[in-house]
Amino acid sequence: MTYDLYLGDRTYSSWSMRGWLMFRAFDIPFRAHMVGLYDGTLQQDLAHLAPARLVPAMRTPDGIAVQDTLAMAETLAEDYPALWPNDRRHRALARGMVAEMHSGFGALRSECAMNLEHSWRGFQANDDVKADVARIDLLWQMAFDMSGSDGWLFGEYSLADVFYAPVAARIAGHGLAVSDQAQAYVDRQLSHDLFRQWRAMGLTKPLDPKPYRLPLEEGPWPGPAPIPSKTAPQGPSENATCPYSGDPVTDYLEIDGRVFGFCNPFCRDKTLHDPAAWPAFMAIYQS
Ligand SMILES: N[C@@H](CCC(=O)N[C@@H](CS)C(=O)NCC(=O)O)C(=O)O
Repeated sequence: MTYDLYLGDRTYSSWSMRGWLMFRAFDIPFRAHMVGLYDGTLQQDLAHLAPARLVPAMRTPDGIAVQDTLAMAETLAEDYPALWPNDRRHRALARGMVAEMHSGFGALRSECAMNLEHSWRGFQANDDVKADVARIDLLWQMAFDMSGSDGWLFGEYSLADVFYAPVAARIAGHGLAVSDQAQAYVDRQLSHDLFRQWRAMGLTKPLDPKPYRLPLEEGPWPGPAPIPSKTAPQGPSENATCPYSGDPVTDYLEIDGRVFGFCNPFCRDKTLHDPAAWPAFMAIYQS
């Protein structure tokens, strides 16, 4: 029952992020395939997956190609109903919010591209962006009021949270003003292990040139600051096997004079960019 999931760049592709989150958050088995979103090979990489022509896209274990994030979500929910809230009223609102995200908020999406590397200082939102953000704030407030949650929108993490994760990144990265309740939700999204893991993997492959530049100064990333770490040229490391694969270690990083090993440069680098995002690594670090 393993799906194939096709993703673009992690730092800038907000739809890819949603695709990955919906698999990881619900422990749905998948093989990830990165396709060339920014290097011109997208159509060629997806040619075998018609009718898909954008990322994310997936192939089900029984061979069906599914394009479009919302169609993927609904297809997965047929086998994994926990993707949607259990309560019928909550589910109806969640579906509406996801649909509205999927088809709307054009000003926010065009003016405030998702960028998980850094924030922008001094961004001035126009009236259309402010109206989109006010609507998002209202929808979040309605979800919290209905569910009584002060965490995820409908209590348990659901597709509504998946679809609004990149929205939280756009709001935080551009310093857009929201209510206190919405700001707490934005912070919660940016602190979520899976959000941090996706971002840390993205930071291992910086794009050059970077897309969606603004004529503004870069500021720090508004999410949790990573534990400072750096690559180490060699072992020995405290751990003999990689925390993720269990394979022998070949690549190393250092935190506070302590050396840890990984089975390849990607496993090391995704850890380096945010060690605390990775429970399997933290189990070794804290032992
Ligand atoms: N409606 C689609 C939108 C997907 C989308 O626009 N993906 C972008 C990356 S975030 C893409 O593939 N862009 C490539 C292109 O436009 O050629 C969905 O929900 O999946």
